Amino acid sequence: MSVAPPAAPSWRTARRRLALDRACIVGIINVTPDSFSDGGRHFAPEDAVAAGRAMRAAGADILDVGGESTRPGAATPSTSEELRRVIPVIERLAGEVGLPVSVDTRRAEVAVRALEAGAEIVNDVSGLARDPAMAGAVADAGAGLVLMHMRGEPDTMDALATYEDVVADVASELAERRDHALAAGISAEAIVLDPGLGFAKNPEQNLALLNHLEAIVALGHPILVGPSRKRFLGVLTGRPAQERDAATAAACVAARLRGASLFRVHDVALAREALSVADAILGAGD
Ligand code: PMM
Repeated sequence: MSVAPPAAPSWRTARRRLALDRACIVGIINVTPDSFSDGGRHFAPEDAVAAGRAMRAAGADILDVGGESTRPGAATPSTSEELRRVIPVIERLAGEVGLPVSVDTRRAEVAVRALEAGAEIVNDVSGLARDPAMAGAVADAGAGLVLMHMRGEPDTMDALATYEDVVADVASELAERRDHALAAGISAEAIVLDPGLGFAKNPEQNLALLNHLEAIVALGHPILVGPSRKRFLGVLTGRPAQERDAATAAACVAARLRGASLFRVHDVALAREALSVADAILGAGD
């Protein structure tokens, strides 16, 4: 008896179904004065739009716009300041660049306004835990959702990096957050899961999660990873944040081979080149 092949993986957003049959690159546009590796670079809307255009040319599939640094010790902007940073940028990126836009926020009000401004995905690093209105806002808009694992708040997360078994614990905590999203009416097809590299994880724990991504893949959703320029890559290479793009590309390739589909990066061209080789290898000899 022949069995139908599984449907090609895809991701439902508020505006389309994104194919995930090759690595999907999410370009980072931080509209913040203080993000850990690119703080201040894209602060003006014009600069963010120019960066978005360049990322599109370099092979980005999605642009992720954030107005709040989640670095430990970073000042939390007011809601009005976060809106002031991200909404003009999202409006222009969605209107002028022509790539799907995601908003990196933990606030429902920012998510709602961003979705109205043309964003179609919400990337919530708190995994819907920070703002009780977030799950309903995502469900009502039919938005795509990146559900990331973290514990606590940016200021407390490092002290919460204690696990019985980091892989099993992160997978089960993500499953709980996923069940919460489904209970709020978010479609299973809209959900992407993210192990949250560097969020309540030490360098060794990040590596274990990348090596055993299959535990998260087994939850049945596409996986996004965000290793870009993070401290664990500095520990491995001895390089400062701005010199970690080669290490980032290597981590992305390893994650691709372990089943990740989406890669949130600063250097889009390098990630695209590295992942195109990984995709060619994955498709060969079948
Ligand atoms: N990392 C950062 C911010 N947002 N979102 C997701 N989904 N996954 C991540 O790993 C992630 C994120 C922190 O990095 P940045 O300050 O360079 O944006």
